[in-house]
Amino acid sequence: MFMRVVFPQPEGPMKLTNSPLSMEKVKRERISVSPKEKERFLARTTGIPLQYSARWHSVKGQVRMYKARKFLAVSERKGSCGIDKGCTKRQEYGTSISIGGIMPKKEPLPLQGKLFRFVPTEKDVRSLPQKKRIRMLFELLLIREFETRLLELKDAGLVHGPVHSSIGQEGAAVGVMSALDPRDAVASTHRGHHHFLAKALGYYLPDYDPETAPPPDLNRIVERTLAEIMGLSQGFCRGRGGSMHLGDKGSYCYGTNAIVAGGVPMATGLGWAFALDHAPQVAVSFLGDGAVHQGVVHEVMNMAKLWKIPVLYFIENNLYAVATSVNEASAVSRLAQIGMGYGLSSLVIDGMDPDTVSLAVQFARKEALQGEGPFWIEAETYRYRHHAQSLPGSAFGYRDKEEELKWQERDPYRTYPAKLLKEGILGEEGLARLKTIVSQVVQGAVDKLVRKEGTSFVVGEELYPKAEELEIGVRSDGKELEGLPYREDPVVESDGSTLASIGEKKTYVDVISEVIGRRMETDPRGIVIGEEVGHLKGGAYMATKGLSKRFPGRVIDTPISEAGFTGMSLGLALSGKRPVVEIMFPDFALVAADQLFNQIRKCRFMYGNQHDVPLIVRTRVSIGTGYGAQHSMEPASLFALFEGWRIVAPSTPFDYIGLFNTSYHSLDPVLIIEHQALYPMEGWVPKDRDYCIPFGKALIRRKGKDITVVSYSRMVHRALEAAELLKQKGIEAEVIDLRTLDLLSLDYQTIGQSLKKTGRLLIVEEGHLYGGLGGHIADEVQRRFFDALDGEILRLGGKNIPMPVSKALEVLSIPDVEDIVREIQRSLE
Ligand SMILES: Cc1ncc(C[n+]2csc(CCOP(=O)(O)OP(=O)(O)O)c2C)c(N)n1
Repeated sequence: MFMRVVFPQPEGPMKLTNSPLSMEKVKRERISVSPKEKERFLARTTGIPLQYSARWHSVKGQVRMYKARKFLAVSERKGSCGIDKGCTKRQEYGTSISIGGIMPKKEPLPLQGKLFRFVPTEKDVRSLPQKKRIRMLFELLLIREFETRLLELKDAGLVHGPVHSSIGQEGAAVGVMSALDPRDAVASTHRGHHHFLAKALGYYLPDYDPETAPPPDLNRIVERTLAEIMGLSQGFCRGRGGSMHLGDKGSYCYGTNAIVAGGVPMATGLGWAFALDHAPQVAVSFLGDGAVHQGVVHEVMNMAKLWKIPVLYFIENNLYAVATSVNEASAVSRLAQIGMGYGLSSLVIDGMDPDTVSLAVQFARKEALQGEGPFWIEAETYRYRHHAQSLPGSAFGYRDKEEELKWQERDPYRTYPAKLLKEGILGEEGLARLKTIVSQVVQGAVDKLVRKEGTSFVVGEELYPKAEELEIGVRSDGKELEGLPYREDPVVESDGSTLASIGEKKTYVDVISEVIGRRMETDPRGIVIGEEVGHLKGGAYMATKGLSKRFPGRVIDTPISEAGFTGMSLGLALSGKRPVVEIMFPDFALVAADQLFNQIRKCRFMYGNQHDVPLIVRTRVSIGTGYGAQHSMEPASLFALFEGWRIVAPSTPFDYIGLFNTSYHSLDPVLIIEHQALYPMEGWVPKDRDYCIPFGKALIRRKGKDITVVSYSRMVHRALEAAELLKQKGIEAEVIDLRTLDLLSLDYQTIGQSLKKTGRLLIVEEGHLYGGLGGHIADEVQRRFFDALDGEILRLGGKNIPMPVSKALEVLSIPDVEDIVREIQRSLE
């Protein structure tokens, strides 16, 4: 058994100028060591830290090692290493290694993508306007001052929440922003103050020359940034976001993000929107060296390359994720190689030098817009302080002072001014002036937010957000839903004859594609996204029939990457598009859980109600099809946990059209729950496909006086069947179809009015009884309408088991008509 281990260069970073970082030629040297000596050997010959040898431990027995500059081949069996035996040149590159005596010829295949170190020449640097370089220096000094003061405030107990300082990484932020168009979009990480400040300054003060008097807007930006981090109402997100959800839509800064890599899909979606509009903009997605290992990053990189999305993944490799070093966390030592794995052009740059960063981003941005698509830029940088503390990392034992001192030599706070002074771009006096301005601006912001009381500093109570703001922005204020062409199903009023005379009979599944198509033909922002939505003439279940032909380029068949494409749809929605996303089976929502519940659902609220999130997710409950435990979820109660989601469950073709249209006009994310069993169901619908049905309005499907049965989706039809059977026994059940299921808009008014008449309530749902929606409804009903109740509230729901495949067991897992009849009778006993 052989293993090949790729190690970092012991000599430090390679010095290649814009040339491919190919595998270096193996320098062979045969050494025998005992297993006990192996760690010492590694450290001595390669400079690899001991902890790096984790894989090494798995190699047992006498080992032979073949030292290479870039890799080691390790053999358990004496003399059986392919690269030792008269190797060809190719074999010397490690492409042919014998495994248990088999020694196949391994022909190298061409790789997509490029991997190179980007080192600008002096001429390149001279091409940067001097004013731009002074501006970068100014921003760098400002951010350092800001972060330093912020940590002092934190240590003084004046900042509620963590502060992940960017001290050491400022050069990367100012370099990136200097190369962007102000309308380029940026999405940041938990460590993002530097990105935010540089982006906001770039957008609001594009022409500011720091050698002239500072404009009032400069103070305003710094003050509002500080206020946000301190959770104060004057902040960019009204104090909701703080440090880790700090965003400003106005300056295309789509926010820092507290979920590691959580914002990467959104950024990719923002770039996607630019590409769809042929806009000359790119999106930049910042991420740390720890974040690159999140699965969703890989999903979206793949799609970005597939669809040539102009997005720059900018990795600030500061060598640590909290206390875990890159070497401990990454299977490849050069993170840029990861981007290359998806065919991205991948650069390695000196992230401590703003000039290099600026030029690299300028280069990548141009290429991305010219059709190259995404870039992966690994910026070598360093954070001087511990993860979210003012103390250095060495104080926590995962790195030593020596390393920190070494990196101090590359601190842009010192090296960049020195560089500009040396080049005569700035004099000592000019530098001192810049430093004075930044310290005055930051001090001014601190003075506005913190005051002295006795011997201590405090934040004035008047600066905190008011209690009445607490619930603002969970969802839109609903203004977009006013004045829509609402109508009700006249079947309720008559027996369907009215609609039959003016409308047509359609199946549930047919109206899905029809109403989506109708919206897409009237609104160019509409875009359908999902697995197979365009293939098979209409998706796996014909719900998107004919759409890809009618709307080329707007029906996107995705790879199997639910988290990725759902998160990217958020980016589209934030850009004003109207994504209609299909999650093929509700269970797959769990694969996309972070995007659905941490990102999409919280986006409006946590960024201070700045964003509309007009996004539809359609999914199809497939209980009854024998798909078993992992394809039979009923998602209502899961989504209902997350209040930002609106949820509708149309149970007829008529309702589907009306509720879809309302969902499409909504500026909040909406889950539309379909049901496989309803797909073939026929119903009357008007020829006009533009009518809407209001959110939060239940429908009495059958009137009755003895008991109220509350249900939704397929179970409504079972309840109606049961009511029909009971009629013969003289029992009149009133059946309410909830239609809207999210807890904030459940129609308790209709339920309450019914209860005042019947006094009895049965709630029927297909989802699990435990944790089902019915529990919430029962709780609310007894609080609101206790006096109207003449008996206990009864509930029927799915069994609390994963769905079995066997047909015999499957039918037992959810309520059937007989169960409903039985419970109604029990209630009336
Ligand atoms: C999904 C998720 N897992 C874990 C964390 C906890 N956490 C916050 S920051 C961080 C380290 C991130 O490291 P890296 O991406 O390298 O960024 P850096 O902190 O170095 O800037 C971790 C593990 C989190 N916020 N989100």
